[in-house]
Order: sequence, then structure tokens, then C-alpha cells
Amino acid sequence: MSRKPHHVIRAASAGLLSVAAALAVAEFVARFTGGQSSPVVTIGSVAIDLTPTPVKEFAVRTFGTADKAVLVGGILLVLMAVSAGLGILATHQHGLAVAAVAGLGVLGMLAAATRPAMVATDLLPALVAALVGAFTLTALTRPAAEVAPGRRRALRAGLGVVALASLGGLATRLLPVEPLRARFALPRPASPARPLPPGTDLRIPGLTPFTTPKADFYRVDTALSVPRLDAATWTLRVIGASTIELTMADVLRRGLIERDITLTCVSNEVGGPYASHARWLGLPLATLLREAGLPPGADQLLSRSADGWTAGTPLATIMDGRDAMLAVGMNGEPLPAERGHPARLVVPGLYGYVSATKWLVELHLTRYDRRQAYWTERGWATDAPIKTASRIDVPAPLAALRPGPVTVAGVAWAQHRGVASVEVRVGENPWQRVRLAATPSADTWVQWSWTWQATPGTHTLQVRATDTTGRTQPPARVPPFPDGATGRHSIVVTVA
Ligand SMILES: Nc1nc2c(c(=O)[nH]1)N[C@H]1C(S)=C(S)[C@@H](COP(=O)(O)O)O[C@H]1N2
Ligand SMILES: [Mo]
Repeated sequence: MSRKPHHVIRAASAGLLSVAAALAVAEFVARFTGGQSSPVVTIGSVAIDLTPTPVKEFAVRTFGTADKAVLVGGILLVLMAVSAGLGILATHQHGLAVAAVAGLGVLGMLAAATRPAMVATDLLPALVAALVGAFTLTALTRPAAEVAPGRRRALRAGLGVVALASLGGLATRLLPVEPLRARFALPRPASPARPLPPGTDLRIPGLTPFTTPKADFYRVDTALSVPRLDAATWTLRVIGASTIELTMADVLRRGLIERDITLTCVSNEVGGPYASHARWLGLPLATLLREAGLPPGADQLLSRSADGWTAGTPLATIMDGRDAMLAVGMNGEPLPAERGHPARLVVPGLYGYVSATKWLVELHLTRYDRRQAYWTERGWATDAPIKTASRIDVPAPLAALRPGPVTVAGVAWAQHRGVASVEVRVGENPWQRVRLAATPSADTWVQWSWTWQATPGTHTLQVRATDTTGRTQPPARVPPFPDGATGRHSIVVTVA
């Protein structure tokens, strides 16, 4: 082909600019229609839902909590490549290229239309993106000879408008998100948590604190854009033998309980970070479900989030006397937006994907043979009690230590059964029982510590916990899919 490189670069830039302007204006519109309607978010959400489980596992393992940023970055990269290509196409197949840019916008509309919680206005950002993209590409790449001078001026004015709107769109991305409306006051619990027993937190440098600081609490969910529900207009539908509907005032009026409960994600690898602790305030779930009435044959509580995500919890577990709750408070405050404001489920002893629905809007008493939840549809286990786990936090892996006394410490958990003992082993030496810190209940993790008389050399330190049913963590390493990882955490250190 005889085209000069700078022509190609100009054409590619025109394509890039058109799609960038389209996306920026879409962001501006999404500022009004809600973050969930941004085309990058809807396309990303479709990608998340369609991604095969092993790939998702790989993403969580490799990128951790940055998985969402990586996904959005990937989508933007693909879009950039496609739009540069369309810009080049426009120099010889003008109409086709413009149609293709508009087609990208239509794809965005399709993505928005397939979101479970979509409303008609969610289509607007992608629709506007399609129009802006097609117009901008036309204005930038139409051969000058074809355009009458008067039209040319109009095109230029139009481009100016698009440029301004794009700047506006970029600015809205940089603005901080608005705070949650109606930050209701939490009532005093009818049944308060007992104060943490003395010695619950050993406060050893490097050891995971007993109560997780707000900023460090692990976050795992499929929401690319955090749903921002208004507690003042929020309602919860409970579908049982009868259907009842509650407002936040209805929830807060009932007797609330306050409990210490440690959450854990099924995707946590041996030694991984996806467990965190908080003090939760909420309505006992069993009371609420009895109020709606348990339909005969119901064995599953299917809970639904405002963004369409679902979890299935065994009804028998919820009703067995444990502190399963509809939580509205966390560490003395209303739930933060990313924790499910204004209400979520918390069920001690079960992994989050079968128990901890955030942005909760519906509870449905049903049967496992009738309805499946989000992750069980994707092959994860129907029943998922948290497996016993233990982790070494200090010393750090590959630490260089001096001979003599060394503090070894970490956490262990076996929610609702409780941790009975933790043992540590250096190399092939006998297992040593370590000191367990105090805990408020069996529904939390426990800190442990041990003083090791370190001798020169390279050593492997290994940990294992035994729960109160007498079962010790098995040595076999299994990955998280489909019902949680097993295996023993170990670290290597050198003493010189
Ligand atoms: N709406 C909604 N709730 C959800 C999820 C989700 O993807 N969407 N993920 C669940 C999973 S897998 C876990 S482990 C917990 C994590 O809760 P956290 O993010 O508050 O730590 O939330 C659960 N609740
Ligand atoms: Mo999870």
C-alpha cells in the first residue's frame, strides 16, 4: 500500500479520538444515570459473568483485589486497538468504519440491556456514545473535498462541543463519588456483643490485628461499580409462605443483635489474605424468616443483591441457632458502600459466596432443586462451610533472622466450630503446640504465638490447626475450586 506513515498515524488517531470522546461523554451521562450504566462497566460486568471459572480463579489469584482494575485496563486496551484500526479503515471505507464505531455503542447498549438489574435509562450512556463516536469519526476523517465550506464550519463547531463534553466526562471521573445519602443512626443493640476478652489482640508487630481496620478488610464481589443504595428508599422483600416487605425503619425497630464474626472467601489460598474480622449489628435472620413463614420443603435461602448477584444458603444452617443476621452495622457504623450498604447477610461458619450477600434486596425461601445461585451455576459447591485454616504472619517469608528467641505468630480460623489448638513445626522436628490468644466466640479467628529458639541455617516453618471436633488440617494441598483450599501454610527463613 502506498499510504504514508503519517497518514496512517493520523487516521489511527482519529479513530482513537472518536472512541475516547464517545467514552468520555458516556461517563458524563453515567454520572446522572448511575455508575452501573457506564459502558466500560456494563461490558466489564458481562465479561465477568461470562468468564469461565478457572480463568476467574487465575485472575483472583494473580491480581488479587486489583483484578477489577486489570479487567478495565484490558477492556480499554482492546478498545484502543479496535478504534485505531477503525480510524485507518475510515480512510478508504468511510461509511463502514463510521457504522462500526456506532456498532461499538450498540454493543454497549446490548451489554447494559442484559444486566440483571437494568432500567431503561441505563441504555442512555452507550446510546450517546454511539452517536458521539460516529459523529466524531465522520468529522475527523471525511475527505475535505466532499464537504461544502458551510458544512465544514458546522462540523468544526460540533467537534468543539464533543471536545468540551469529553473534558466534562473526564472531570466527572476524577470527582469523588458523592457520599451515601441518609446515613441513618444505628439503634443500640437489644443484645450487645460482649467486650472482647482481655488478650484477644496480642499486638505483635506484623501480626494481623484481631479487628480488621476498615481500609484493610478484604473485598470480593462481581460489582465493577459499587451499587449505591439509598437507605431511605431501600426495601427488602422476604418471600416465604407469605411475602413481607420491610423498610430500614422496620429493620431498625426490631431487636438487633451485635456479634463478632470473621468472614472468609472460598477463593482464599493457603496462607492467603481473604479473611477479615468485624463486629456486626443486625436482625436475627431466623426471626425474620419465621415471620414470613417457612414454606414446606424449603431448604435454601436464595438472597439477591441490587445488582442481580445471588447466594444460596442452607436453611437448616440459618435456623440452627447460630447468629445468622441481616447486618446493617459494622464496627459501630452503618455499612460502608462497598460492604453492601444499607444491608447484607452475615452467616457465621460459611464462605461468603453462599452467605454474605451485599446490597441485599430480596430473600427467597425456596429449594435447591428449583433455583441456583450465581457461583453454584458456575460449578462451585452448593454447601460451603469454612474449612479450618491457619497462617504464619511473622516472621515474614524469607526473613533473615539472628539466632536465639524469635517470635512466630499468626492467625487460625474454623468459624462456628472453633479452633482447639495450633501447632508449629520447624523442618522435620516434632510439632510444637503454641499459645492461643483469647476469643469472644467460636465464630471468630484466633491469634497464636510461639517463641522459637532459632539456630543457624535455613529453616521451613509450618503451621496446622485442629478444630473443636478434633479434625486437624490435612496436609494435602487442594486449590480453592470448588469448595475451598486445604493444605498447610509454610514459610522459609534463614538464621545467621
Ligand atoms: N452482591 C454481592 N454480594 C457478595 C458478593 C458479590 O459478588 N456480590 N461476593 C460474596 C463473596 S464471594 C464474599 S467472600 C463476600 C465478601 O464480603 P466483603 O467484600 O465485604 O469482604 O461477599 C459476598 N457477597
Ligand atoms: Mo468469596
